[in-house]
Amino acid sequence: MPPRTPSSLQATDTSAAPAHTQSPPASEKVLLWDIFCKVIDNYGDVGVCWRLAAQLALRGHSVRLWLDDLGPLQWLAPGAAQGRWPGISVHHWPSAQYAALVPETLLADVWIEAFGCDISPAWLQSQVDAAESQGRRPAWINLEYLSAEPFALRSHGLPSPVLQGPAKGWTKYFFYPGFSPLSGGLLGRSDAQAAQPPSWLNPELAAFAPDASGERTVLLFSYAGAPIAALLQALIGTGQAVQLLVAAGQSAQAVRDALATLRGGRGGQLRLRFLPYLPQPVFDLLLALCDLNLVRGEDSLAQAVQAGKPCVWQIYPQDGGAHEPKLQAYLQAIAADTPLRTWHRFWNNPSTTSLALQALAWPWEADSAWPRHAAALATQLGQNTDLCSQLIDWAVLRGANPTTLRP
Ligand code: TRH
Repeated sequence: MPPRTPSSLQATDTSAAPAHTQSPPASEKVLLWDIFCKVIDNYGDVGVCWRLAAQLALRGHSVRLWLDDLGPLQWLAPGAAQGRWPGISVHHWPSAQYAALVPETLLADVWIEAFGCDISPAWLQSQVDAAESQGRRPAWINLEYLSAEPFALRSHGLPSPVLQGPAKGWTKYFFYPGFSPLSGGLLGRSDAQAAQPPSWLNPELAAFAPDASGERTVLLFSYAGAPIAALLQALIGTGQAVQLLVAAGQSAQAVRDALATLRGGRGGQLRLRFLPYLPQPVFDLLLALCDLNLVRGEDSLAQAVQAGKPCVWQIYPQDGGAHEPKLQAYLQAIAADTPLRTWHRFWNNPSTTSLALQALAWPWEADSAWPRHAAALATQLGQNTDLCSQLIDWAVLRGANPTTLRP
């Protein structure tokens, strides 16, 4: 069965489409997916939903991505909002167009409601009517945030009966991404180059390659609360030539603010380089090239661990310290040793001093076990079934046997 893209939603301009669509394996049923995403803040919501959409399209599926904020997509996936990605149509919701599309929207095979965002009741009503007239219901998944906490494993795959609204009586299912083989898994890279060895020769990265003197590269993608001034001072103090690649946005602003406080302490062998906003596959590539990735949120952490390079996670801070058990669960899941735990403790504390960071082990030190641990972790995670494959398997299985309750 060919991919189904409704004519009213078809891509309008394919002139700059990336030539990356692969055929699905012969055994894989091609499905039509709706992915719904509301942006809470930052880029992770869009980043995860786009990555999933791109991976489904790469495997020959058709995807309608419904976003309430198209802003970050302009740099994360240039051309996507303009319809230049084969297999994906992007829609702004809720909006006038959204309402106008309702009568002609084809009923999808799968609905992905990302991070508990609620699908609009008007749209839901039209789809429930279509489902009833066709005698079939889409598989309905609530895709949750990445967590290594025990509750996520316990809840993965559980049904959630819909108690009110147009779909009353239907059932959604929870899908929890994670690091364990019993979880929903992680999203992998979503470009055709993923199988190639990473290289600084990529045209969008060549200007940021380290110099030939043995310079090390650190990527900084952080929230405002990271101890940035301490990091800069500690890097200056290591005596190692380092270039710090600063991601666009909050990190860049925080570095500029920190520089103003470093009176007289600047220089050494630290080179600061400010990155533009990069397309997601290029950002992924960077994670595979740097000697140390200081990442944040959800999606960049998932990519960094799979890249097999040393990384430190700045967790998204939550009210009441709810992020702390989540951080500890992650460290346990990756079997972090004491130095790695100490790095995370210091990096997630805005008051950490440069002296504290300077005393830490850096991954390029001769006797460091860190690169080996990072590579082994990536190998181990690579043995788990990835999130996209699990979703496809589950949707196909459920389509074939609607009484199956768990993935
Ligand atoms: O932006 P984030 O902090 O997103 C967070 C998390 O999703 C968090 O769990 C959630 O609660 C909060 O938002 C609302 O970090 P994250 O998850 O790493 O997402 C960043 C995305 O942006 C990721 O897909 C990588 C991408 N990116 C690029 O592609 N290019 C870039 O230049 C940059 C800076 C980011």
